[in-house]
Amino acid sequence: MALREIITVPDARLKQVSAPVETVDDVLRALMDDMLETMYAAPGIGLAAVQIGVPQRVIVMDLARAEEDKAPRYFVNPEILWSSEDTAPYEEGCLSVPDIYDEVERPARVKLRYLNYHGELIEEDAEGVFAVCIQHEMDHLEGVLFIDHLSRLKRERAVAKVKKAAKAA
Ligand code: K1U
Ligand code: ZN
Repeated sequence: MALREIITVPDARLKQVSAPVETVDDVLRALMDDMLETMYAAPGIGLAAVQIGVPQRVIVMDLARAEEDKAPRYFVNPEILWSSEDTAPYEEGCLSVPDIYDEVERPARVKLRYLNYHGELIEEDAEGVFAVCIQHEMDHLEGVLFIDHLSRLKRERAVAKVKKAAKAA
């Protein structure tokens, strides 16, 4: 396993639309292992492959609390089959927009279809933080960041803050 660099705004690679995965094989599993290690090290609760510069439709996630055992999850070619009419706000963050948090309103529940680590087809309902996180990560696959859901002023301020911090580092 290897730690990968997480790309931050305003890197244009974050705006790419990720391509579907052809096969869940050992090469893809090695990528998912690297993504998980990178996500844990950040630390974060989710990561899309495009955030490490690999524009493929792959997401890793672990929503276990600090005191719980690790619970890694893998989503290959995820699709949202259904979204609830009702929405819920959540204070989101993003490893590609470090140290910026703001409220985003998204459908409260979604039904998902994806391939898991072993290439098995799974259908699953998501709500709560799981629903928030999978929608946030699936936005990454379309080149959309959570700050794109905010006002232009907030978005521009967020990017400027990240650029300034990167320059000072
Ligand atoms: O960059 C990412 O996509 C990961 C992002 C996922 C996310 C967080 C909150 C709402 C929606 C999606 C993060 O993991 S940001 C860091 C974070 O939330 C966190 C870090 C350590 C402990 C607990 C949370
Ligand atoms: Zn993100």
